[in-house]
Amino acid sequence: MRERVVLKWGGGLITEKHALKTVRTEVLDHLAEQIESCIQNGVDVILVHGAGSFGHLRAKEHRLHEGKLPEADINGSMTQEEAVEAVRNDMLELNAHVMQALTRCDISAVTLSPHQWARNTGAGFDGDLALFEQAPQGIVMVSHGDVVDCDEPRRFGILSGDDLVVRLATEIPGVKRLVFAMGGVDGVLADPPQPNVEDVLLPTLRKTDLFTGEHAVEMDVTGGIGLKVERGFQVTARGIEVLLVNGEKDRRVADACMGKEVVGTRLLA
Ligand code: IP8
Repeated sequence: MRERVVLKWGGGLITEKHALKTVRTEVLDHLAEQIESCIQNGVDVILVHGAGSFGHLRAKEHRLHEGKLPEADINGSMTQEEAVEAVRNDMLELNAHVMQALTRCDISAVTLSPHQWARNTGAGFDGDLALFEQAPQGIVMVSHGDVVDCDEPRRFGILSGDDLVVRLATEIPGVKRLVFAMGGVDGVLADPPQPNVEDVLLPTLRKTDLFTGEHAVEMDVTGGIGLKVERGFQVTARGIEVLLVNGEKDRRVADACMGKEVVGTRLLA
């Protein structure tokens, strides 16, 4: 009996976050190889990737996360509508890098870009997930954070990959776990009792525990680790395992997807 997992590759893991539209090809290849191991070991993967420097920088510049704002057009280098198109194209470009990495590992994958099938933002966004559910065994269905159309008066907004994974993990039958692969951190870190205290990784996290929620608000239009934890608890509440691991080290992502013991943080319902 095959298992099914939902896997999120963070944008800060697969791109250089501070350098506009710079992909980390070696990281992508390492992550793609681990999906290949999962498939070979009977675990089917639904993959969602974040935006990193292909989405957040330009979306922030044109305030796309705030919806239509006539004042945002006045001094901008382009209108918000032009920026919506530009960010969508940049996300398609990042997705093409992801698909190439999967293809290099002989993985068959199909992308469903949210601006073509989803509407509105947050974990309660609208959109039919049937195509994800109908994927044949061993085929990786892929989606990503995107700029989507929204109801008036917003007109458009940012749908984070962290929102997509909530619906994918809880509404697609048979999903056993949700894994967040992150860059530069081993999981969720304890809120230090004093500043300058060394980072302490929390192997497990309950809703009431305090943790360090570092978030580059000056760069990101979505929510950093705080959003992942919040969305993760929505998923554990439905009886699905949730793990946050470092996507740069060893084969932690594959191990987490296959339900093996792994360094990282497990959310407790
Ligand atoms: O990186 C954000 O997706 P995320 C999408 O998964 C855009 O939060 C276009 C900034």
